[in-house]
Amino acid sequence: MLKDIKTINLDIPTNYFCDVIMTTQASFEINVRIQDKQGKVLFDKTRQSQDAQPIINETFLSTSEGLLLTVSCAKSNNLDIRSTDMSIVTQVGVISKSYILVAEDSGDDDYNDLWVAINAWRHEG
Ligand SMILES: [Ca+2]
Repeated sequence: MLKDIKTINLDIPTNYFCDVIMTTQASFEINVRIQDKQGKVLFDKTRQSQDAQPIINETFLSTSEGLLLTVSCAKSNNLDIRSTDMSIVTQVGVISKSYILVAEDSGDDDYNDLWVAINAWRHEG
């Protein structure tokens, strides 16, 4: 069976409040997992729907620096992920860090098969 897995390192500090918004418009099942450096799973959702609603929204606290995001699609052999990130930095460092990912799991290049937004911020001064 085909299985394509992609990983992205998330540069999020420890003990930041993290909000993950995820949806799919895909015929394949897509899994998104976020783990800390010790391998503790902080987010783990599988979705398979062509309807963008209902959207998954979950929160957690980052329990280490350098979280690892893994996207896997068991039935795709060509998972094409595009991503960007954004930071708000002040004199005391990174206050807010965001990532947006889209994925194409086959060949029609609509890039709406997966949409994920991760927003993390320093919730304690
Ligand atoms: Ca597609």
